[in-house]
Amino acid sequence: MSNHACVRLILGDQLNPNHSWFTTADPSVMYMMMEVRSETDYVRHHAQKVLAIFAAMRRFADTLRARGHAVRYIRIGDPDNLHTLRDNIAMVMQECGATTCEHVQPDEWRVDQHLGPTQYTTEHFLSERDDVALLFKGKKRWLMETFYRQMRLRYNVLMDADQQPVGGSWNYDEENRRPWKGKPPEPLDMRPHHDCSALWKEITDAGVQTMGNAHADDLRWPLDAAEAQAILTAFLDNALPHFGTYQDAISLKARRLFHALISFALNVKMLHPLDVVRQAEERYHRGDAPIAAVEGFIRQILGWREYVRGIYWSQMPSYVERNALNNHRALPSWFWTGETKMRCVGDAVDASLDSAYAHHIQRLMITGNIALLLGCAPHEVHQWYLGVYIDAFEWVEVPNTIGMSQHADHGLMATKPYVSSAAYIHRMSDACGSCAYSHKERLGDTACPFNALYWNFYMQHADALRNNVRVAMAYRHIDKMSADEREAITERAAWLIDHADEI
Ligand code: FAD
Ligand code: DLZ
Repeated sequence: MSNHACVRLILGDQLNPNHSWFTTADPSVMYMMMEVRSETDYVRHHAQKVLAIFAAMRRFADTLRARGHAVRYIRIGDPDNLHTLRDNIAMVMQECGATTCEHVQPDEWRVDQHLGPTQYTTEHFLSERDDVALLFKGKKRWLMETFYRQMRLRYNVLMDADQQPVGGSWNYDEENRRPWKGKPPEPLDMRPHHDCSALWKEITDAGVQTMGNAHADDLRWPLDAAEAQAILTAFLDNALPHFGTYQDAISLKARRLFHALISFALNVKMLHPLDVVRQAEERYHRGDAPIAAVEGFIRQILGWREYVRGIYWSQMPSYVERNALNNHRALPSWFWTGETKMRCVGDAVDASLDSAYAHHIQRLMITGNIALLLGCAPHEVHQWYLGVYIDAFEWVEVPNTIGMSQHADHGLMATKPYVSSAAYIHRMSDACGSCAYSHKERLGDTACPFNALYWNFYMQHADALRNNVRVAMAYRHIDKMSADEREAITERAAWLIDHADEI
């Protein structure tokens, strides 16, 4: 192998073709990419996640070579693959006589520790790792909205000439809570099709254990920046105008609804967040989409995405172990099969296993909700989410799961737990109509489990939650119940929790 003074590592979620590293081809640099068991095995990933990351990494290596860069690519089945980042780096440095190895900041604490400090960033995020911590220093609650407004001003997004929010309001969340009744139709799924059967054989031959359906002959995830942009353009053209209105809706007939399906492309850096934000903003200025839709979408990227990253870096490594509500139950077996009689839960799990995707409300108000109501251990819930979703990388998954969904961080992120009874699910989804359980009943074998579990949750966690004004209504309701009613709820909930695999 030819001599290169410097080896530069590119990780599977660092596929940004516009990074300054790649501006000019430097013959003294050897780029290296590797498919390794240390990354495939830190959690059991969805088959499509491993496939999509490897296929996209391989395409990225080809792109770099075509642009004149030298690339050493280690495949999962290569006999000389040592299967850890450090060991493979040492091997490649020796091969090409390199004296230095450079890397850009990884997104995960685990890899950051493994690789050590660096002067290079991914040039991807819109805030620094510690911006959120600095903004909220000394505060008990770290409100996303406060951070988001600062980001709007900093990047001058949806602001008028007087530095006021366009449309007169910072936030249109109130307008974003409609159920979907079948119209407007769900836009066509414009994602690409890839036959990755040969790669799938390499992955399984290497013994990588995965979960979910591979659909290797028809992988629907983008493998490069151009494919990612095509998905984004299709979203902006067809779905963005309805994004806000139906953001919280759930339907068995339309699993994607008006969501963008861009989280994988963003997280592996095929898309730049500011580029996405500007393209959405332009649709508002062109009059193609209403302010509530555009602001709602931009808030997810400029607000939530950056904010959760700041939470992650301020709270790691202990964040991943938080368990403020002291929950220790195992996840029910149907998280791996979808075989539960609860129609809404079964469908959200089926969608996740089949497509490595579920939209935000399925994750938060269906699977996350039931896991919390059943008292599942947050760490187990975290591992399921980190494995199952195509977009799951610890920096974004952990705050969403441990903080937002499981309320395991003492309410640092969420001012109240995201739990609901069947009433909310019935209002926002069409699942209850074809469910074995009745959304109206609280007690008895045919009563929707969410009902007894919901009231039981508030009774069980009264010490921690009773003084929270945002859930005062739940306690007013409980206080009006008779002692017999409360006891019956506790009994039914205990049965459901003990028989969780069967419900
Ligand atoms: P859209 O609904 O169309 O939103 C557009 C973009 O906004 C997304 O692509 C994403 O980049 C960003 N976004 C939206 N909500 C959030 C959020 N809460 N946090 C960060 N970014 C957000 N998102 C991940 O990218 N990776 C994860 O591992 C992940 N785990 C989650 C776990 C739980 C328990 C919950 C409740 C949410 C999680 N999310 C995660 C956030 C969100 O559900 C996904 O970003 C979204 O469903 C991705 O689909 P989309 O591209 O169609 O998003
Ligand atoms: C998720 C993932 C998987 C499954 N495999 C690899 C891999 O073999 N090689 C690699 O470079 N990256 C992989 N990734 C993405 C990494 O886990 C990700 O880069 C780190 O989590 C840092 O955020």
